[in-house]
Amino acid sequence: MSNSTVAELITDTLVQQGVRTVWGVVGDALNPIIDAIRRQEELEWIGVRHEEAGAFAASAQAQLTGSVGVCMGTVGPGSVHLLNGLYDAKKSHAPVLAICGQVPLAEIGTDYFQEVDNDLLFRDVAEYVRTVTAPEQVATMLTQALQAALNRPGVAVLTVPGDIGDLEVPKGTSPPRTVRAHPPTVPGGDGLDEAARLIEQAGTVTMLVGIGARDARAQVLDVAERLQAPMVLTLKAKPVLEKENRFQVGQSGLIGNPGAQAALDGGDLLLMVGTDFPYREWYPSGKTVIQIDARPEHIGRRTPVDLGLVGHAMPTLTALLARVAAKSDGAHLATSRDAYTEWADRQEQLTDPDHDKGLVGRIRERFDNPDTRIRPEALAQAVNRLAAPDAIFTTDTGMSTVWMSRFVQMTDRRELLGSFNLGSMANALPQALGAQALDRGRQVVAFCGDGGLSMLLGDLITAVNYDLPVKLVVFDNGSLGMVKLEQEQGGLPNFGTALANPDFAALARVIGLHGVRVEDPDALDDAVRDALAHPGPVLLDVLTNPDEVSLPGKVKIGQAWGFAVAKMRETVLSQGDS
Ligand SMILES: Cc1ncc(C[n+]2csc(CCOP(=O)(O)OP(=O)(O)O)c2C)c(N)n1
Ligand SMILES: [Mg+2]
Repeated sequence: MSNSTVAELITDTLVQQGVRTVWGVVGDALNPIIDAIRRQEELEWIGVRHEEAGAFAASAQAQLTGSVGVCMGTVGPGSVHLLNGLYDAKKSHAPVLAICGQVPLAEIGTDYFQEVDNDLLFRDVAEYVRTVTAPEQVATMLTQALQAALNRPGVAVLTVPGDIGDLEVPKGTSPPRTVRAHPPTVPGGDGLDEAARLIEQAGTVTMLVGIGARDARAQVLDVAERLQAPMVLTLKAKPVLEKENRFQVGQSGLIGNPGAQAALDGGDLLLMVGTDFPYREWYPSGKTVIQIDARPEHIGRRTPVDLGLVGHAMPTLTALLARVAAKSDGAHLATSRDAYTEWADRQEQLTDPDHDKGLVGRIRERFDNPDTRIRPEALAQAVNRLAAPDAIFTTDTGMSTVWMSRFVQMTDRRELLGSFNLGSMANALPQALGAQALDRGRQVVAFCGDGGLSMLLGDLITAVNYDLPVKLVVFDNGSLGMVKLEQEQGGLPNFGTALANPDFAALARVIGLHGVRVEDPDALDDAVRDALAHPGPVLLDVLTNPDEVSLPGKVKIGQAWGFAVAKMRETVLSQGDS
């Protein structure tokens, strides 16, 4: 029996790691590995139309399963195309292995046709990045790559020159095994005692909880109960902590609400748990701050802290619970929750076409002469109501992130993915493909911007070619809406934000999806219901009102004024493109 080749060792290793899907675009440098995948029954090759989509899809799988996601790009441009999706994986701490092609060994370093120095190109994005130059290296390098990807967690990039893949590895080489080691870290007793003392001294406590608390749901709720603390959730923590949580007050920041603001402003002490929420300007000032995080480098980098505790959420909160006494005054919690529920009720009313749009809405309306298009809020709410209790949602970066945050409730077994750390556009479609390939029977719903969708439009074809029955809901507002809003808030006339779109539903039908265009608000509910019930991939192109106003929990000084100035400038200069 002949020895394994480098390519076979790689594919055997992937199978042993539980990988079921490999995403990418073929190319001659990858041919030996692609051929080994073809022969390996347990691996499904999904040939995407753009490698970036493959990287996003692999990362989505990694985020949902916790095991390694795999994508491939061939020599040069094929690998360069992976970069944005890999950056997203890095910033989402998703374990992803990218296997890249390279020019033949003897040509490396000669500026050969298509040659790109992958080890340099991916240095910033990858935890491990190396080029295999001899078959004897591959088992060790694969071990290192996987260990780095799984344990940081993050991205590993292994580059394999085209003439290496078919070479035999030394006799007796077996697929590398990996270990995963995340021993729980607990802060020292002194730190915990100090935390208990600060909490004791504070009249009121507010919690800000992030995805680092994903394994500590029970402890987070116990602490909130004990301290009568309202809890602001980051968007990434929403799927874990939103459901059955009478302490949560939604999100802060630009997607935030007055309840979260009341919680942050009204607490004497801010207790941050497993969060790296980045926006400085949305942290309250003049508070005592305790930050709990397993990563010491996160502590104090967003807001100054009085006490940093390096530890995993579950053991740290358990230890803290043993030290802190109950607070009896529930007024702060009640005030924050009332502001939150009042706001949430108002949001529901936004789906009513006759609702009061407030000062900023009226300013826009005065100048923009809005039409009767569908409210994006109504669309998001309809999807929330009609989607399955175990649906996986993805959302593009843009206004759809706001609608997802506000209207889609993460009840039951729902999951949510987005580009929440990199903030890239065009992530929702490929992430949905990744999620769907894990389980073709589960409902996967993507909130796509029209700008985001068109960026990786080619991968609509992937949904059809590989029977991935994703439900793509397009918020078709004919604009790069979030940037339009930013321009207006800054007092600038709209420029460069209008999108002259085709009929996306017709386009989808040509490609082979079930495409439906919705223009009439009265047809919305039925259209959403039918789309979700359709067995195959669907694109629901909903013409939404581009002038919908979404305001954060606290309108910053000058924002309303900025709207007025922007609209007047547009009128005077007549150069708006909206
Ligand atoms: C790859 C990339 N390019 C540009 C941006 C800047 N940006 C953020 S949101 C946005 C507009 C998104 O438009 P669309 O997808 O139509 O969503 P909308 O806000 O209109 O709902 C842009 C251009 C980005 N975040 N990512
Ligand atoms: Mg748009």
